[in-house]
Amino acid sequence: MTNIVADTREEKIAAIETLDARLRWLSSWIVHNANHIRPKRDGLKVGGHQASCASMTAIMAALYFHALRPQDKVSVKPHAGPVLQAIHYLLGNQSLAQLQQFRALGGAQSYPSRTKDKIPVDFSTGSVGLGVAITAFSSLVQDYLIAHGSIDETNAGRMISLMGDAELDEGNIYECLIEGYKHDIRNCWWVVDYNRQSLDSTTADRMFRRFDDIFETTGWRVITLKHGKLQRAAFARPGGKSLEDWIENCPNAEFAVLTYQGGAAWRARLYADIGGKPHVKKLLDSFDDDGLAALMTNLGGHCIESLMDAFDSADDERPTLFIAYTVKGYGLPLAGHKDNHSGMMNPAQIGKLRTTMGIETGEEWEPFAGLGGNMAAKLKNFIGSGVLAAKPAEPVADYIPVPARLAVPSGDVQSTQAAFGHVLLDLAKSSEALADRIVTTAPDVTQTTNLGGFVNQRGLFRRSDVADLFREAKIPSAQKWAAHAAGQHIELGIAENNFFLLLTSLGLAAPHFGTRLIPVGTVYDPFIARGLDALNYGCYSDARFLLVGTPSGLTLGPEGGVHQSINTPLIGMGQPGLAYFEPAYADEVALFMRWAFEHLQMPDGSSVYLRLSTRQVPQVERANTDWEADALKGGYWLRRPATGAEAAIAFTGAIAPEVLAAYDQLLDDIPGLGVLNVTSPDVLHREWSASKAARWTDKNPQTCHAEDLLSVLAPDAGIVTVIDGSPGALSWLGSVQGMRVSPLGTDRFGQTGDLPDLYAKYRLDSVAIIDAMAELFLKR
Ligand SMILES: Cc1ncc(C[n+]2csc(CCOP(=O)(O)OP(=O)(O)O)c2C)c(N)n1
Ligand SMILES: [Mg+2]
Repeated sequence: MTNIVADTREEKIAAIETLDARLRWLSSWIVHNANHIRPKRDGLKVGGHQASCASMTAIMAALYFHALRPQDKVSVKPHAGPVLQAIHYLLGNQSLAQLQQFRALGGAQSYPSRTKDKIPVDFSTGSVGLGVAITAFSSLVQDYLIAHGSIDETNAGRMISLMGDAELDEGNIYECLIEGYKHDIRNCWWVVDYNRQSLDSTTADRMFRRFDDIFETTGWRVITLKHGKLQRAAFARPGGKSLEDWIENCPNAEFAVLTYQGGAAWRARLYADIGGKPHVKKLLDSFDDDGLAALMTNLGGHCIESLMDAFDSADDERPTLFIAYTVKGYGLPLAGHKDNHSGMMNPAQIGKLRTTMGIETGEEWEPFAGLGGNMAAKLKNFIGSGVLAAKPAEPVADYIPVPARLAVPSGDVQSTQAAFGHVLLDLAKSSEALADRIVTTAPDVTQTTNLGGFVNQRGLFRRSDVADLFREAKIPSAQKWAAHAAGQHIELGIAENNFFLLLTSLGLAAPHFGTRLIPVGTVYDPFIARGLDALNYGCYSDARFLLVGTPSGLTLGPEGGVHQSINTPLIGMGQPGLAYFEPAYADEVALFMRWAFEHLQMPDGSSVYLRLSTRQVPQVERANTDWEADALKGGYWLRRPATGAEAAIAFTGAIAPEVLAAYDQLLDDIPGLGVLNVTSPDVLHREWSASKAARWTDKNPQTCHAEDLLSVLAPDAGIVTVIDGSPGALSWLGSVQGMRVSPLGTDRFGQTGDLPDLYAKYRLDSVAIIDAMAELFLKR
């Protein structure tokens, strides 16, 4: 079909300018409808960000209707969510009903969401900064896939972030710049909506040009779009240089105040400041007040032509930062006001905007209202013939077969961390398809978390070879550290935010690039907290990875309090999209890893978190594999209780030897005593809680695993729970059948010490378990 409005570049610019205005209208109207028209039942403010949207409509129009290629992926700043919704509405990908339900249950989401929105969303955003940095890691993942032959280099897409300028204050941005420089990332664009306003107010002038320095230092090209074509034309006229200099030196806050006040205020101020300079007055007087206001706010980020030129100029693979100067609330009565972040047009103001757009009352949702039939048809045609309209849906990646069993590492005494390393090493040595898809990573803790074997076998990934100079100099080392394009371990610096964002990007390789990767990341368990928001972001995006937190707990002993994780079991339980398991024995590690490799490929699966330990634990003899099914459901009887037994010890993880020692001592006094190995407080609790809800919501409610396990005990039995972590991870078990609980665990900071001392002090030893059991019975 001929593209009748856009045969020439001028026509294309005009079409995109019209779309820019349309997006400004629709995004405003989506928010207005949700706040002022849709009935409210709870008195809560619905919210939405008209000014943040208006700030970015031109950038998005120029990007989506001009620069974007089908293989590019875009992360849209959270508060421009309605603009993205409006773009897809114009494209016919979004329904009116969804827009009318913006911020309501089941409707268009407040911020772009991969999992909850009905429109295609490449990257979720919301927690500022994370949605920016993720694009750098996705470009690294794309390079990984190119190097591994899954993507043709000529099909490389750009990973683009459309970001708010306040996002430049987030530290994770700079952590990612450093990591990106090390990995020589490419095909990454960040476009800053540089409105110099955040939530609270205008931003510091002192940062002017500092961002250029920071980005250039880390290998980025910086393209600044300060002025639009109206301004450039005015600067070329007599008196124009004085005007340009004035704008150059105008502080952010003053510019914002004048923008809000409008044309007459601009004129008064410019007369006062530079009116005496040659030709300036004449230049200013050639504009009426509205024209002068339009001129002064004609910044680069609102000029379609400048934006198209800038995007066109970056036609290589170098990472590029576009600093697009904008006005927050551009084209709206909110423009420039320091409080406009959550500000909203009132009905009269939006009515005025509607009138200026030529839109009749009742036609507010019409995609092309007020344009005239001919123009509307042309614009529709233009949109329909664009790249975006032909963008394919996200691919569905193949399932990677997982071996029926993973061999259990041998050894009478083993730690779960070492077992994890052995299982991975065995896979690395194998010819399993799964092994080729595993990508490991760690924030500078590869060796101390037992990833080393895998890395020695499969190598570090770098686009270009990096020699291992120690090895070449024949200096003995257990670790090969040479990097090459076929390597399967991505080396990271210590910043945990980067680690979780890389895991997220790797874990989205299947929907993003059509090739499934099996990411395995290790981190010291307490430092999960450092990257927790990024982990949450990854889970919210439904990225799939295996996270290994190790070593964990007081069981680290001499490493001391800072390294001894306490509340990670609660993180594992509380984090949606992450199934937490804490094995005690090597065969459990192999079982859970196998399950994880499968689970993270399932449409309704999730990421998986294994909390491991370096503690050497005597392994248990297994008569058969009957325990496995229960272990995968969250718990199994390590010592089966007699029917009607009076008591049980329920434990999790590396504390198993203390539990079994206590069991041996208690058995004479409490015949039929059971030992429940809770392999996943998370899965067990989640299913219990779901089964309670299912009683009311499902047709065929069933008992849950926790109930099944505990129903063997006497109804008035007592349970001692033990975990090297927050006791709350297990103490809930008493509620399942209304039993008494004596919970052991750690809820104070740890400290250095050997295990006997620490376990005694923190009441995790067999003496404490026996005491806790006594306490249960004394109470009766
Ligand atoms: C991590 C995080 N902290 C705080 C917020 C609340 N918040 C939302 S937007 C915003 C300021 C956004 O300013 P900017 O990025 O400049 O966007 P714009 O001016 O375009 O609206 C803040 C503080 C958030 N969403 N995420
Ligand atoms: Mg801003």
